[in-house]
Amino acid sequence: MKYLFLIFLIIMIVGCGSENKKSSILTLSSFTDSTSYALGADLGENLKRQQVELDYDVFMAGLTDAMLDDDLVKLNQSQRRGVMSSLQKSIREKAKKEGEENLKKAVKLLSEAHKPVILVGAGVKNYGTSAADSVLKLAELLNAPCTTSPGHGDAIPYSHPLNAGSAGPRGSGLGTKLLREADVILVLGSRLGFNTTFYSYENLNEKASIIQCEIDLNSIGRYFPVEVGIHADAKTVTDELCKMLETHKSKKEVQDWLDQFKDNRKNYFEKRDADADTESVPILPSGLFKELRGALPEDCVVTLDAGTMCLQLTDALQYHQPKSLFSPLDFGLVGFSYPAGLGIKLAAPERPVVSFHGDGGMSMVIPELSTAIENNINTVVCVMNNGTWGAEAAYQKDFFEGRFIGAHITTPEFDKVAELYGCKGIKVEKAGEIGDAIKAGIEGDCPTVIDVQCSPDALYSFRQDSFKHKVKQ
Ligand SMILES: Cc1ncc(C[n+]2csc(CCOP(=O)(O)OP(=O)(O)O)c2C)c(N)n1
Ligand SMILES: [Mg+2]
Repeated sequence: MKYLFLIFLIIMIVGCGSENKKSSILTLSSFTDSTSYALGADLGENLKRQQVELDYDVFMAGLTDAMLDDDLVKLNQSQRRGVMSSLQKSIREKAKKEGEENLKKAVKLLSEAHKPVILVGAGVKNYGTSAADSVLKLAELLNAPCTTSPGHGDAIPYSHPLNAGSAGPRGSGLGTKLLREADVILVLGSRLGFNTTFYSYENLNEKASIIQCEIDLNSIGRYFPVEVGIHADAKTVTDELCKMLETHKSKKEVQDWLDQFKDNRKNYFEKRDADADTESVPILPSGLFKELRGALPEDCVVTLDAGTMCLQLTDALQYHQPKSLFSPLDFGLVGFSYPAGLGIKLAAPERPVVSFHGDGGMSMVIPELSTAIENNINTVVCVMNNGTWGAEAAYQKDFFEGRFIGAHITTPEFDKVAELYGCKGIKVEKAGEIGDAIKAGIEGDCPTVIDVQCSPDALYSFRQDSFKHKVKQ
């Protein structure tokens, strides 16, 4: 009876693996920390330490059934481990075979592409520098420009000549242009989620072949159908592709595509700095962002909020190493940045942490200054004080003919409020003063709040998708 049950279970589980009809899926290694905790919780330390490679969803489905079955519960621990390893072995063999086939398909598509692009997401960033190096090696082998998902612009260094920065409306437009024109898009560790694509072919070429590598099976092909789905971690796949494409020679069309991209990138960066207004009072975003690019140390961690100023900062700053940018991502919540920065400083005390906020968002979390003082957490926060719920005011300006309702707010001088809490407070009235203020904050021995007097008129609306019915064509 026991053996019959086991055979049935294995057949059932291996069968389940071929269910996905939307895309072909391979599994190289989907074992993450969180899955190991889940397994550890169910099965004890031993299995947790095995670091098996298998299809997590399929495995967990089978496991749940198995754990509920009386027969299995009666097995002793070593018999139970036998069940587990049979399951693992059969799933792994199947996955390995599918994996090899799908990697070959990906290599073929990438080799034949005329306009290849790599979209880099959190799945790369979470691995740190080794994955970033691997992605850049692959990009160089393919001569493929890269763009990042917004909020993960730190996955690969901004200074690399193949990096277009963030895609989507929070980016400069360089990344989205690539995705709109590409014929093959290699997606490494990204869901192609809302902030990257607005779930719309307006931000991605409908005719492009998508190769999506994701550790979360549910995210593969979820928003856009894919030619090849790779259920695996981004670093493993990137390393494999690098090996398989070691002797790859780019077509002339790819070189032309790359040259065009490099020209666009150079022109964009030159124009961005040339057009920056660093003199206006109150401060304008272009000038402030230019000064910040020069002022923030390379090892700095930046946290962002969700107002209009912070959303522009997603791609306006330069990020130099992975895990340097933390934003509320698709949650889009105001009031995230300062508390997030406090947590990050505790986790990485050796790194300077600079948080950015709008005045509305900072007002929501101002009591956290007490937390910082009580626990001696010395971060720097720049409050871009424009006296408005700027993101909301931007929509009212652009889509409701400037009929402002509840958009303007009376916020205090944050440097003075900060001093009452026992923090260091600094006021910045010209963009050029921000560098010294940040330096003083980082070098200081208490939490620092910089009140940056920003123009209430520099409003930029991001959610044109929501107001499509009002956008004039
Ligand atoms: C918790 C929460 N409340 C409300 C919103 C809606 N919302 C998005 S941006 C924004 C305005 C933020 O204003 P501010 O922090 O001053 O930044 P600014 O837009 O002026 O740069 C609001 C209210 C939200 N995203 N999250
Ligand atoms: Mg504001």
